[in-house]
Amino acid sequence: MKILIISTNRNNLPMPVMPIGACIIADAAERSGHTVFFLDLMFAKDPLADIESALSDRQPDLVGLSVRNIDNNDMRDTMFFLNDLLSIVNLIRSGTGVPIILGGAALGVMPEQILHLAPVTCAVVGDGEIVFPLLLERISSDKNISDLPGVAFIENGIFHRNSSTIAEFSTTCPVPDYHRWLNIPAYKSQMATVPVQTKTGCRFKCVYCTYPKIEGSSCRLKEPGSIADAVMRLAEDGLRDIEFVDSVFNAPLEHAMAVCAALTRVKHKARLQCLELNPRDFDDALVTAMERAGFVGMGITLESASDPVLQGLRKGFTSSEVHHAAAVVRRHRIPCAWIFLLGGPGETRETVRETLHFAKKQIRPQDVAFFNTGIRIYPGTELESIARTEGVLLRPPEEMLAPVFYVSPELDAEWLDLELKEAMNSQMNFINMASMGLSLLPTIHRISHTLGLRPPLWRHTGIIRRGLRLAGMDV
Ligand code: B12
Repeated sequence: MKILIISTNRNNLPMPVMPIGACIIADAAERSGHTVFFLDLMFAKDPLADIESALSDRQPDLVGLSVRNIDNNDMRDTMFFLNDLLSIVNLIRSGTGVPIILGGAALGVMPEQILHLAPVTCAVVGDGEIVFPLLLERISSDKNISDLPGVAFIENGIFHRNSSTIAEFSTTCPVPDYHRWLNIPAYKSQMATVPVQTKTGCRFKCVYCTYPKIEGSSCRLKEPGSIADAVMRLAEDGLRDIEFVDSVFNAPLEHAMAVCAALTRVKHKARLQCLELNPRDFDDALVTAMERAGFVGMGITLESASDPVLQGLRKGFTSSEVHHAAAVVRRHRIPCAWIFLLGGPGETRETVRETLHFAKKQIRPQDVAFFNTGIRIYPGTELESIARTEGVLLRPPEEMLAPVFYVSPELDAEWLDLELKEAMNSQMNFINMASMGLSLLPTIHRISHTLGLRPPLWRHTGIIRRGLRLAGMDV
């Protein structure tokens, strides 16, 4: 068949992200013998016109739509992206009668709600590289798809989802053919990093999180040698700024150590990053291994430094591990981004102050602290039940596609904003969602790239904020 894959994500904040999932399934479809065309809407000036031309030029037998973001997770300046999806689906349906298949992280989060919104053939939930080729085979030979594992669809108004029981899982780290499918110079000029996954799955039980829904709750590991090989090949191809996009890079710790050892052995030319480290399995041996492996940036996802909140979020670690992580970071040279999520269950003025105090005292001035406030509530998470019990959430699950946020009832959201703003006034290495959503960011990225700076740009947060202040901007 002739397949058109469209990566629908157009969100360029905090920077454009290369659509790894769409590229992986494009490669998989081609390996299964199909002719694949790829349309990435990230930099499209008129996306609907580009889709119309692709449909008329390529005459595909099937269209696959990759859907990454539902919204921007920002309580203050919320952006909802799925109205664009509806326009795309309507355009394809009006111009052709071909099957439309949805896939991508958003489908892992809310498959039922998205399928009710967008009238398509079906969605693939989970590992697209396995399910998509099987689905194509069935569709091309006019076979029934309704019992295929990993597929979800609406029939007579009722949502059906087949569990993903497909056992096959490749332990080889895929190296998507990024150059072939994407406009690499455009991504590079926006300081985008090249995504690589060392595992899928997340075994943590954080109350708000969707990762286990998207990737499953047990880890399926890629073989460390194949990860080093993937990094080598990408770097040789000029894709040197590589980011590991695992749910949590250092869990299981032994795997992260083995990945670092394999990367050290191959002597690649890549500059590595990962933004999701858990402070629980975080020690000097890991950071030393990461330094040797070629890491130039890391992020630790703390959410809070206060025990009642860490417990409320079910993070699985305590404030003593948080303080220990800060001590470890101080003994090393890798730049570190600390990620916080304020306003969760159990958050009070006192716990907010405790977290801000930690950030002021323990985070090195050359590192960055990123604060998000308010937590997006997703159906099926424990946070949904907490919010319903506390009376914070009244909407039924089918209406939760439109963003809805949790803020601890013991906290006043206005106070939280002011307290954070005050901390940001004195700490130039602190940023919040408003800084990340700054419409100037694409220009800042372009200028930084032209000046020869390389990711991660957050290393220069202090300088950038000072510069913007001098220009009269309060960020
Ligand atoms: C790493 C990551 C980031 C990194 C990305 C770094 C990089 N260079 O890529 C950073 C930190 C920059 C980031 C930013 C954001 N992120 Co993010 N991120 C992730 C994370 C953890 C992994 C994404 C990933 O690369 N997965 C690996 C690939 C291989 O998987 P995949 O794309 O899903 O593809 C597979 C399947 O979905 C499927 N598939 C994909 N497409 C298609 C198409 C078809 C037709 C088919 C059949 C199958 C299929 O097959 C693929 C292979 O198995 C996910 C959570 C998660 N566990 O998925 C959140 C996630 C994708 N992010 C999310 C969000 C909201 C954001 C931000 C908006 C946050 C913010 N306000 O800044 C931004 C948006 C950035 C942008 N420009 O769009 C949400 C999106 C859903 C939602 N809730 O709206 C997620 C799901 C987390 C969450 N909160 O639920 N993110």
